[in-house]
Order: sequence, then C-alpha cells, then structure tokens
Amino acid sequence: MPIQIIREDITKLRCDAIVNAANNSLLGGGGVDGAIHRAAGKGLLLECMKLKGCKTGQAKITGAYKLPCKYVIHTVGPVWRGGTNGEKELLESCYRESLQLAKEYECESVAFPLISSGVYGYPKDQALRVAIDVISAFLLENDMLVYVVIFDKAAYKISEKLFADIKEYIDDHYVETHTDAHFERMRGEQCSQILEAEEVCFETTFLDEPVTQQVEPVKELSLAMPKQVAKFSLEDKLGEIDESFSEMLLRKIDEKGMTDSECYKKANVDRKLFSKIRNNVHYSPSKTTAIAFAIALELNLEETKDMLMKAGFALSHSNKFDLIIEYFIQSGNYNIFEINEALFMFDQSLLGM
Ligand code: AR6
Repeated sequence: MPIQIIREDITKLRCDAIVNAANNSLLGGGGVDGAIHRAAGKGLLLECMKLKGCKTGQAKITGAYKLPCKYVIHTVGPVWRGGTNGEKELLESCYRESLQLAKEYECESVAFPLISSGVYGYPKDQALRVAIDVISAFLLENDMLVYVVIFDKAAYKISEKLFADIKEYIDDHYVETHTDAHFERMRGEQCSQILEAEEVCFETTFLDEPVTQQVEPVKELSLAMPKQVAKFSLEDKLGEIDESFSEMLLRKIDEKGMTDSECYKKANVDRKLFSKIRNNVHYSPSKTTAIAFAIALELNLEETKDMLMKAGFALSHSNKFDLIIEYFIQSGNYNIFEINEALFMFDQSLLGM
C-alpha cells in the first residue's frame, strides 16, 4: 500500500492511528503534541500519565478519545544538535517503532507528522527524507496506507538544489513551448497555404477568370479526406486494435523480470487497484497511475509516452506536472517518493494510489 503526502491538520484525520511528536514526559506540550491533546481531551492526558514517559526514538500507544481516529501513537523524536549526535538513527527509530505498533494493533492506515521538524529543529527536508525512506522500506514488507502530513508548507522545502534544477527545467521548456520548432513549422505551413491560396486568387484577378475555378485545389484537398476514410469499414479498424495499457504493463513487468508486487509497491499503487488493472484488459487508469507504473518500470521518455498513449494521455510542455515528470525521467531518477515530494512542492497531483 502506498504513501500519501498530504497537507492537513493531523487531528482531523479519520485514519486508524495518528502519530504524535511528543516529548519524554508524554504529558503534552506545544506544536502537534498540543494540538492532539487539545482535540482529544482530558482522557488522553490521564492515560498518558500511566505510561511513565517514553525514551527518545521509542513509541507508545493510547486510545484517541475525542479524536476521529482509533489510536494515538506517541513517539519522541531527537532534538537536532547539528546532525552528528545520532539524530538520524533516532528519528528512523521513531518511524520504525511507530509503524511496528500500528501493525501490532492491526491498523490499516496511519498518519505521521514530520517528527522533530518543529520545536526540535530537525531540518524539514532531511526529516522528510528520513520519513519517506523508513516508511517505504516498511511498506515493501507490509500492507498499510501511510500518510505523511505536511502542516506548514511555507516553511517546508525540498532540497534547494533539486528545487532550483526543476524550476530551471520548467522555465527552459516553457520557453521552448512558446518558440517550439514544431509549432513554428506548423504555423509556417499554414501561412504558406494561405499565401498560396491568396496567390491563386491574386492571379485570378489578373487573369480575370471565375473565382470558383481558382479555389478548386483547396476544395479538392478537403474533399479527399472522407473518400479515404470510407475505404475502411469500422470492423476493419477495430480489428487493428493495439496492445492495451494493461497488456503493455504486464508485458513490461515480465520483460523487466519484476514481480507484480515489486512493481505496484514501487509505483506507490495499492494492491487492489493493481489487481483491477491486471484483471481488466481494457482498464483505463488515471494519468497519475499510468505515470506511476512507467516510473516503477523505469521506462525512458519514449516508452513512457508510449505507455501513456495506451491510456489516452500525453506528456506536454504546457504544464508543470508533465515537465516535472519529464525532468525526473531525463535525470534517470525513478524514486517515486522523491518525485512526489517535488510534485507536492510545486502544488501538483501526486503519483500512485
Ligand atoms: N497537524 C500536522 N502537523 C502539525 C500540526 C498539526 N496540527 N501542528 C504542527 N505540526 P512539533 P517536534 C507539524 O514542534 O519538532 C512539542 O512541544 C509542525 O509544523 O510539533 O518533534 C512536544 O511536546 C512540524 O513540521 O514537534 C515536544 O516538546 C511537525 O508537526 C516538541 O514539541 C513537528 O513539530 C517536539 O518537537
């Protein structure tokens, strides 16, 4: 099952468990901890008092009281002290232990805030990297829907270099679209057709011949089309039906020597959706799902376009989403979670699900 990065107040989520970025006392505090305790009510504090605190990197579970979820998993992230004091290992441990508890309590869905990235000062981009790495490793072995909740997007940023590279790519290619050679050629061709027609008319006035005769070539051009189409019956056309999206996907999985589950997990797509696609040769996936599979299969740009075409989509240079996808494929970076971080950063739909 997949990871979803969302922008929400975690206290509003109706999933099985939400994770609290607590302190060692487990008796409440500021940030997300304060919000969770306020929304849950006194009952949560009373239960937390019985837990006798929690060590950094560990996790404990309680009921959720007035919250819309079933459980709250309390974990204590490390305070950032420059990154050389075992912060990363402790933060990894927070995610691992919380996921383990969620699994023990048979949670099907769990939501994490970006632990340690507020009051405890862990750099947000690095905190997100740790979250995604640990969660995706866990999901290779387990089925669960995991939300990573980004609360304050303004303060959150993906690596500045990656951001700058993507932005440059978008800017360059937007420009390319507007001075696009193909577009120019098309426009040129249209212009010369008009000019040709005008020339004919111009000559006609000189030759003083009937106008209808002069425009005939243009008419012939437009009448030729229906005649050609009429040569094929609809049945003939349907007989030429090409490989479907589902067929291409299954063929590529085999060619790459992957198992189905390796592929859908890498695509951040859940098992149920994959089996729908597998069992329906004419399944029409959404564009984000189709791209997710192209990424999981590490297809190059041409193959990706081909696969998208099977699902009735294209990649254009006229929107940011497509350009970000193209940027990652061209860079040979097929990490769907990094792609999703970037898409999130640029306010675009995320891949998978
Ligand atoms: N929903 C989702 N995320 C939130 C919410 C919310 N309602 N509120 C804040 N965040 P922090 P820490 C984000 O400071 O760094 C407390 O006092 C926030 O934007 O809550 O682990 C505890 O008692 C940030 O990205 O936790 C501890 O003493 C992330 O949650 C200390 O803070 C974590 O920020 C723990 O510090």
